[in-house]
Amino acid sequence: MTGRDGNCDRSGRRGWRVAGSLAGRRGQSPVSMESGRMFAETVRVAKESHPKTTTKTIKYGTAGFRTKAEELDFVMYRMGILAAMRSRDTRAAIGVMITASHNPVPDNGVKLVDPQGEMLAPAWEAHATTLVNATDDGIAAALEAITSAAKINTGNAALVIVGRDTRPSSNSLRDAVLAGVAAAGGEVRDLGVVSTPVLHYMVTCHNDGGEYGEPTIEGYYKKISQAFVTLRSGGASNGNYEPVILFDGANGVGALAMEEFTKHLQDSLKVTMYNKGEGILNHLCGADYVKVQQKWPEGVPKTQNVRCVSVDGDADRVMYSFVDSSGQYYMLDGDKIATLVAGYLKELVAGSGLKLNLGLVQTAYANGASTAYITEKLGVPVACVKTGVKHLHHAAQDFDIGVYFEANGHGTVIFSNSARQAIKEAAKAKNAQAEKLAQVLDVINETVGDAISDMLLVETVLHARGWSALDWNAAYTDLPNRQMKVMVADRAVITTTDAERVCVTPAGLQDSINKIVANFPKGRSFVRPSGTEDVVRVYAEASTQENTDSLAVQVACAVYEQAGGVGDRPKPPC
Ligand code: NG1
Ligand code: ZN
Repeated sequence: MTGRDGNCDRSGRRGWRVAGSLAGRRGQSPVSMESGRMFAETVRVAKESHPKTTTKTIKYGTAGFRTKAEELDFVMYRMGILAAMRSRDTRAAIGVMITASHNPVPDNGVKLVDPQGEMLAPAWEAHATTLVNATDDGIAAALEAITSAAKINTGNAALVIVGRDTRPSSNSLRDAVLAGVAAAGGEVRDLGVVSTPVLHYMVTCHNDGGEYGEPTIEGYYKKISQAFVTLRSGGASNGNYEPVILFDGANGVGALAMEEFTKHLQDSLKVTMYNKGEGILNHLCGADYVKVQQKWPEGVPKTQNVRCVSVDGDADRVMYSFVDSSGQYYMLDGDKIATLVAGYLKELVAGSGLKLNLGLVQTAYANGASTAYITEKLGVPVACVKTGVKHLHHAAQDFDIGVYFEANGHGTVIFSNSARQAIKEAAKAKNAQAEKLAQVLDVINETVGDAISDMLLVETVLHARGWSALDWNAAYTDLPNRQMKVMVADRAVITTTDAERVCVTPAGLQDSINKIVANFPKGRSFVRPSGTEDVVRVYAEASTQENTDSLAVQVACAVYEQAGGVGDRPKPPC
């Protein structure tokens, strides 16, 4: 294990190691003559080919840097440099993913992936912000400061693994990342167009010498699909479960990934693909559209009682929906997935006799009905953390088996070292439930939320239970909920506490929210600044959809009035 800031091996809980896969040494004088030349080269290339084009301060947010693609060339270049530096720091390969996930096509973004496939360490998020906000000439000084702060030996080798989504802008932005890595003297492995989960998997497997899985893209597809196929070798149909899905690829890389998966799934799952790229990315389709608009994705035929699976633009989020025989529409989100999976894993663990504690991590966006169901009916402990998968992942590490999902369908399950070992040993000793658990473990992509791996996990549980989507949905009924966005002059005026459920500033706003909420039975509402868009997000839930919509608009208007709203006043959702 390598990261001196404690990030790479904070708990040592995963069964794979990052064994200093790249050559390098520690404890050398950090800023040498040689590094001075390298820093000067980064400045030269910046000025010549990737000059800074804005004076706006930008921040490494919930999902890295994300904005209009035309503003990102210099950001990408600098993130290439930073990734090389982080690689030297950890003596391991670092990932760079070029994507704006569920955002519209004109946007793009970049996020860095740490050695074990986890999100970039917080100290390095700050370095990223420093480097991006420096002037072109200031790059050298920023790099010197980072080198000193992190005590990096700049003589260490650097390797950066790069992936990108299908956006038209991703190609040239990839070139900018590559230029940054090269200027910083690092090497690149360019994976081309891949999903975010594939990139995370590749970084992890490269660094652990193949312990988590074969470090190839083919290895990723094989590992997950083989486990899935094995789990249903007794027959793909079971009770009310039929192995048939409609797949909404959001016109993005998820469609390409699903096509690859289908080559490995044999007859275990019949997948019909839609929104494969014939339409506009994330437009009226995909996981975010389904979740936020609570609508059936366009381009997919409304086939009654067949599950529709929607993924987002980089295939790390998944949403289910279906229409029943009467045409009634249902949406099954990350909360429904989390409860389904946690309930099943809890049963397998109990059946195996293994003493492993299992917990679930949610955010404030989790539907109140799901939290009540998990704690009261399933008897599984629940933690609530701030939005952003890194917070969920971190909290999930407190359990032997940590299930974490955002309501928007972003999440996975992680196992502690000892849990994984105990499961594998019990499986070897032919403990039937542990054998099943061991197979389920291989369907899961522990390195990050993974839309298709999560989908195969859901399909595995539904198959095991013999459930249709209607049976799954019957576990609990969601409280009606609504999300809205409010434009304000500066969203940083909103600060929050208590896992973002309480607004601290501007003073008085939380009191206004409390007063509004008090008028609605089962009402709950909170506001927070988005980390990926220049908006304030409003969440509301209440006993009826009408009340929920009214609650959301009233809270949105309070934000507009008290937090410097700009443009039109918030209107009721249509
Ligand atoms: P922001 O824009 O900070 O709300 C959104 C999602 C997060 C997370 C990130 C990264 C919601 C309400 N927010 O963050 O959960 O997924 O994007 O993609 O869904
Ligand atoms: Zn995404």
